[in-house]
Amino acid sequence: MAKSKREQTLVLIKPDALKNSLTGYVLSQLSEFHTGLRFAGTKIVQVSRMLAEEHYAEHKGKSFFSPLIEYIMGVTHYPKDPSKRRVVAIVYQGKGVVDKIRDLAGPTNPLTARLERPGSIRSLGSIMVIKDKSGNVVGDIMENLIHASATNEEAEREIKLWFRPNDIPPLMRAYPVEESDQHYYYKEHRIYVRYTQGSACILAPGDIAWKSDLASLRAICEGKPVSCSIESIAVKYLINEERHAG
Ligand code: 3AN
Repeated sequence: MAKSKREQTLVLIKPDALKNSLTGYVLSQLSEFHTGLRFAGTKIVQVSRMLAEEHYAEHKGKSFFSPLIEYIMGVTHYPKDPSKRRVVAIVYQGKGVVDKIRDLAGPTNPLTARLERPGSIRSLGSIMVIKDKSGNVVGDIMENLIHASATNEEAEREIKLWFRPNDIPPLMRAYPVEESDQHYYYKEHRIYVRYTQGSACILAPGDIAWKSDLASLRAICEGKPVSCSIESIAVKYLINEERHAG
């Protein structure tokens, strides 16, 4: 991971917060006036399955993984209205930002938050039961209104997953960038340097990319191993795109 002088974190205002009209409340709790922290980037994202699965990759295989993916994609809260499925993604910046925002968010479990940290953002969340197709309760999911990166390393991974460099003003970027000198296309878990039927162009010559993404793309094209998935590189360039290339 690159060392950066600028400390940043990723906050997601999740579909339950949007549905319950708590966006303004969250923004106010995190405002510069109250926290001394500043926005570096923000965007409305209709979360694709690929983005959701990459974001929550560490939970793959757990019993709550599938409901968690449907929750962050907005399917749980807007089952019949895909146009309303979205999250607000924000990069916050400032000294100690990761810990400050985790503290304001409160514990992961909203019931714990209510008992131990009343007044924290997640104390306004809820626990929803998960039912199978026959209506039997098979588990529960924590609807805790916001996501906030847990560590500086996670913040870097998550910011680079949700944001392209150009979503953040140059003077506010925390991680190195580089100009792409060639085309890169994505299709069905593979990277191509030339257009192939059904592929999506993720970078063109002259585009500004995260330096670490370009290093990984070059390694992939040379058949060398990389420490991240191809999807984690491609997905940010496909956010809010109608094409998805599998
Ligand atoms: P946090 O969001 O506090 O960093 P993580 O990363 O452990 O917590 O979990 C990510 C999300 O997965 C949580 N925000 C919550 O929605 C859901 N989750 C985590 N653990 C559980 C669990 N045991 N049961 C149901 N949902 C969970």
